[in-house]
Amino acid sequence: MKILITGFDAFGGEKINPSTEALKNIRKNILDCEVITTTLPTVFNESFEKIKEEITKHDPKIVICVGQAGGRKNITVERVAINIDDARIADNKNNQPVDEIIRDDGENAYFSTLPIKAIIENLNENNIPAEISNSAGTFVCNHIMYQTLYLANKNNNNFNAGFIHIPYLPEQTVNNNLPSMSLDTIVSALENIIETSIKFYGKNDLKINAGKEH
Ligand code: PCA
Repeated sequence: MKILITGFDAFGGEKINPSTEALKNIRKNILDCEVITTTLPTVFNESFEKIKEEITKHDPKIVICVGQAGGRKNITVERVAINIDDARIADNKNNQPVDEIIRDDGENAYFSTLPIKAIIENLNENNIPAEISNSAGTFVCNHIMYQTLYLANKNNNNFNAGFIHIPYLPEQTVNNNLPSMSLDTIVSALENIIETSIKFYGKNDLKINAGKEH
């Protein structure tokens, strides 16, 4: 079985993107599965063109997209992607869509098909702070999660997919007082997430409460 895991290039004035830094360091064979990594451009439609090419080429059974969520302190496992682009800042090709529907023939939203509860439980058991997030925002990360789940949906869900947001690396927070997580911890988290996704492939997620009031 193949797993595709993607990161993004740096955006919004940052010199690096922690997702790409982490993917350089993750194990490429986990539980006898081949782990394929790639970096996507932080650009609305192009990011999807690239991931679609990779999915067509490798036929992965699990697709995990990873991106930076500057200011969040935990690993956040996204529950849902919504059918809207609304960019506060321009992407890396100067696109700044406002309130644009991603797919006219798509659902309003798609839920992650990764075992999000099991992922959180396994991360926390390994002393890695992690929680569910109920919004991936409305920028390129939500866009890629939506587009990837749309693609899976149109193909009879022949692969599982979802999105993980990760905090800044320490070097990105030297002057801004924002939370960060070490590269080693992020790398272990992503390896752990891949393991859980493989173990739960074809099975139901755990039913444990990870809800929030707001
Ligand atoms: N984070 C952005 C896009 C690329 C990335 O790493 C986001 O959260 O939308």
